[in-house]
Amino acid sequence: MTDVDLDKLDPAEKLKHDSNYLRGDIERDLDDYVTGAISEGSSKLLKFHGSYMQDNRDLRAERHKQKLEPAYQFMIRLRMPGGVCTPRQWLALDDIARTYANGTLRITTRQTFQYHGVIKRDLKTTMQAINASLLDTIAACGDVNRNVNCAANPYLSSLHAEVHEWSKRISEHLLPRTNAYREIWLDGEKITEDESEPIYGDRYLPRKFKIAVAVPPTNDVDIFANDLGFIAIANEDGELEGFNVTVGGGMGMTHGEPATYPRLADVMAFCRPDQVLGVAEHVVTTQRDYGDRANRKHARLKYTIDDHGLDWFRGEVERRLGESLAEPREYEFESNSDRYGWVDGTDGRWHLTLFVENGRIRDSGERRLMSALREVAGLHGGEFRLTANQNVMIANVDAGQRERITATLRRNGVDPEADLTALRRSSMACVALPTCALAMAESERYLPELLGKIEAIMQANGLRDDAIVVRMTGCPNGCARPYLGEIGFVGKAPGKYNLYLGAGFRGDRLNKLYRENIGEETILAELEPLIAGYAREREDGERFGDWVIRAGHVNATTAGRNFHEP
Ligand code: SRM
Ligand code: SF4
Repeated sequence: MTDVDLDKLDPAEKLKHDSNYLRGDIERDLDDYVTGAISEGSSKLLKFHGSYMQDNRDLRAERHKQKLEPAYQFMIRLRMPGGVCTPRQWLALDDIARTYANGTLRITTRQTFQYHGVIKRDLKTTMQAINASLLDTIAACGDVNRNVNCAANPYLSSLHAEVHEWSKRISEHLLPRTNAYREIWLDGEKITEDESEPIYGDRYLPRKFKIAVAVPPTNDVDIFANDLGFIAIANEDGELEGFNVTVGGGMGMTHGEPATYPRLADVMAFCRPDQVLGVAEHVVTTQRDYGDRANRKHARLKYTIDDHGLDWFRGEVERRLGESLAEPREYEFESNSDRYGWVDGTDGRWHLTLFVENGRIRDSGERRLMSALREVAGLHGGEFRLTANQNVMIANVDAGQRERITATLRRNGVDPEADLTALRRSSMACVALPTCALAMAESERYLPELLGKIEAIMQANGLRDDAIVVRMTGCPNGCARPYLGEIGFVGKAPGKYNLYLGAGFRGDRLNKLYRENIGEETILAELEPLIAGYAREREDGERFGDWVIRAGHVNATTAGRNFHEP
């Protein structure tokens, strides 16, 4: 048990410590039908079980007027390392969405599904249904390691399969060991003694923790936005030799608080496959022991590394590991976007990546995406892979099945070769309103409309087929990694956004604040001459994010560096 004065730390520390390994009062609160809510303490602990209490913000004012409590509902996030699920699981998840949630499946920027709109009465049944499909929600949120991301794009199929196994192993290795999840949701036998958390301890981590595994040349997981990253290094025959280890990435910041900032991860070392679990564990335990537990805004690994220095951090990880790590190897990324359409892997199997606008899978008018994927799941023998760009890949398809899958999609109004602009295909928005309690502006519901207007500018300048990475979030927390957008919009107030420009197309350079607190009219007026200038002046193959720096629109001395550097 802990020997520090918990009262001097953030209140979350005492809550975790006193929770009896994440049990708290959750069971009691679930049984209380007087309210659709749970207590504040339970709602914090619930996150570790993969769920958030929310309320429908569209209904807030009206319900307040009618003296009703807010329309409480729950978001549930799954743990799906590398975003992979079987067609059978897909069918089960689709059923759950229609029965207990708002009828949609939401692909997140970390390759998993979220349900929105589950009411308290259905929460436990929904959790049980998810677990019955052999998936779970353990540690999908909370101060623990979250869903482990893994490259989805199959440039090298066999390497992908191997690397995906690693993402699963890392995820399992870092799972909390408490029995609380099984007791509360699955009616598991109550365990009262001898429980411990060998990796996390009884207060878990100071803050959330995120891991990704990338396979060059694709950086579709945005490796540098993660606390810990593994970049696969293969030999000439495509065999896995090990991983470059990256540490200290993160996006979140708070408007007007310069002590908070997005930060790109540093490439720290190289490790062999047999060192992966040890490295992961000791990066986590070093953060457990040295992360800031007094100030949650300064508690992510990126700040621990900036406070102590990268050399110190590497030394500490090596000391715990009991051996030194090798120096990083050469690698090269080409882009952080997805490749769309049918692609054949190295083993004769086919993969179809479909664009899912902002990750929301639903039926909408003629485009019945949810029904289409449900039908595909009924006939598909491979697997589904979600991408960290909020898209879905129908993966490992027999050559003979391709046409049938394409026809099924088309019949449901989903054209795999849909004529979408490259701009739209490179865009992503976080959930924001109406469910996110922290949203200051619209994001998922607004970006499609704004993009239409930017597309018109692109078209007028002959750039219809040019990709520019666009990211939007409803607040500065950075859930759609907006600071890695060549164009980034970050919500400030209803209808108002900060505009960021100049990130690298490979997800390896942060953008810079360009204009503050602007509405749609000003956004378009600012972008129009920039896009025209880019069309006119760009060099062969030059990306928009690179051009805005070369053309002097973004400060060349600071662009491309971490925000915290002078
Ligand atoms: Fe996030 C909080 C949604 C990826 C940084 N994020 C939230 C909450 C739970 C709001 C809250 O705390 O009440 C949002 C729920 C909205 C809703 O209604 O569903 C939320 N985050 C999301 C998702 C669903 C966005 C999406 O559109 O896909 C993503 C779920 C990922 C997953 O499956 O695990 C999501 N969040 C991210 C990412 C991107 C990433 O991890 O690659 C980031 C930036 C990277 C990072 O962590 O630094 C991110 N979310 C945050 C933060 C700021 C953390 C920080 O260090 O400051 C918060 C707020 C917080 O933790 O206090 C937050
Ligand atoms: Fe909510 Fe902000 Fe994350 Fe968007 S970026 S989902 S508004 S916390």
